[in-house]
Amino acid sequence: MAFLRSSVSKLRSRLGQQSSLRDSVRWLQTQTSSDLDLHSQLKELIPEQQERLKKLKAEHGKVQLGNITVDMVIGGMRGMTGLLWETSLLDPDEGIRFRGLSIPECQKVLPAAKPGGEPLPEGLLWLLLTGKVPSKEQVDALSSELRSRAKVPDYVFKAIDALPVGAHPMTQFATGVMALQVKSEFSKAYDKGIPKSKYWEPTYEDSLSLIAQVPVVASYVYRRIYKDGKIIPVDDSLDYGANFAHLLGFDDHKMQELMRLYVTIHSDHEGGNVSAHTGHLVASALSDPYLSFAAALNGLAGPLHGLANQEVLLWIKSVVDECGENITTEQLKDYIWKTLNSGKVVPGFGHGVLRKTDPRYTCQREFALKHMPDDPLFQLVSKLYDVVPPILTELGKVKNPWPNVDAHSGVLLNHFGLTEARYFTVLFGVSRSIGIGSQLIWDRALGLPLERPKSVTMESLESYCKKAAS
Ligand code: AMX
Repeated sequence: MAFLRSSVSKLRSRLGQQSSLRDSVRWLQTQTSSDLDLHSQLKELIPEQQERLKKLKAEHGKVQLGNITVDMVIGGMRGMTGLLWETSLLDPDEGIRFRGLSIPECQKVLPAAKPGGEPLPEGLLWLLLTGKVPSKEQVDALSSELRSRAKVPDYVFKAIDALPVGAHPMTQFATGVMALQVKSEFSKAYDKGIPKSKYWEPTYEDSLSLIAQVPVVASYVYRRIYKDGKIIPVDDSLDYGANFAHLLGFDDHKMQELMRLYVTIHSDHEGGNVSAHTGHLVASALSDPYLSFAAALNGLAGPLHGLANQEVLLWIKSVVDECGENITTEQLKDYIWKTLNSGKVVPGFGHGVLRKTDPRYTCQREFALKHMPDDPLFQLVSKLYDVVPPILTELGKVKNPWPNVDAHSGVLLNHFGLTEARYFTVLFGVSRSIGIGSQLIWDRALGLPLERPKSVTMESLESYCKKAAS
């Protein structure tokens, strides 16, 4: 249906562009439904990838990937390779690659709303799921499919309404996502009985519906807290990013572009980060995508992970409150030391894996240079780039003194009128549904097992090490 609807609307728009009827019909004939349908594309791809994994296991199953040290066990598994995550891969120096494509490459090749514009997040979803760069027609068909899945049952809003309006936006958002679970297709199919080889199909249904519905739930939370509960309906003429901006109450063209970029770059960051890993872990118990994603959101809400999105703007505003906008370098240094000496981290700097400036920071900086070069908070962010890293380096323990994605996002949103910092992590959460939802489909398609690493006690480690030494 979604294919037919989008083909008819494209045929209409081509007729409107004065192409002849014969040309338009010929064009329509070249678009087969399976070309434009993401589900059909996956159905073709999955058997190949299942064979690939089987072969990998059979031929190389015993190859060692590295040594596990006591430091790694104690140190939050840093540097330990232990997860299969197909949709993206993080290089410590280069940053993230989505199915092999860097952020600048994605900006070049993924379809945009207008030539030269920011990538449409639906295009990234297609790329993450299939490993292929979609055409504009494929992205439009997916946009239309997501809109058709965006209906949210009333009890979801009632569940959110049961919370005090002052509850943290992430608490309200995660509650709404939990309530969406009632309609899980995977959970229903599993209860009825479904062969393992078919798990991916209801997971696909749930993941796509989840991705489609989270902007509606997230914007409900925003409008409930900050706009007297005045809700805005989905606009059937808009793509995913622009619709999300619209649902929040922003129809400005630049804000639409910012939201497309924001959602795209926050979608996925390989599998080991807290939110992605949590989603994958919970789903490995065959919890459905809603349960798994709600769990992921609770990890994202921590200040060392996604909450840094809010912490940076709040911190920057506290700098301005104390020192004014024309802050000198010396004042800024003093403020950073004051933050560190109070036992806090400098939000937006450092990373568990990255060892250079995060390319997600760089592309947001480029967006700011293009659209808001004179914004005083943007200028302060630029200044922080020069002042923070030497101080963190001086601490002697920080492995990466450079800025991460969160160092930049807040001032962009703030500039275009989304000033409520406590809400920012919800935007991050909406974006993450695309990466986590995509990987969950592949988890089930590849038949990945229950995740269950071995843990040890200090006593067992001590005795193991004693034995190893003798
Ligand atoms: N400010 C102050 N201290 C910092 C720091 C920062 N920005 N980054 C790291 N450190 C400290 C750590 O707290 C740790 O101190 P400790 O040994 O006394 O506990 C020490 O430096 C070593 O840490 P690390 O190995 O360099 O980093 P990590 O892998 O343990 O932690 C991260 C990574 C992101 C949690 C950390 O850099 C941090 O707290 N940054 C600030 C918060 C932030 O921006 N988080 C967002 C990250 C991106 C994301 O997930 N969205």
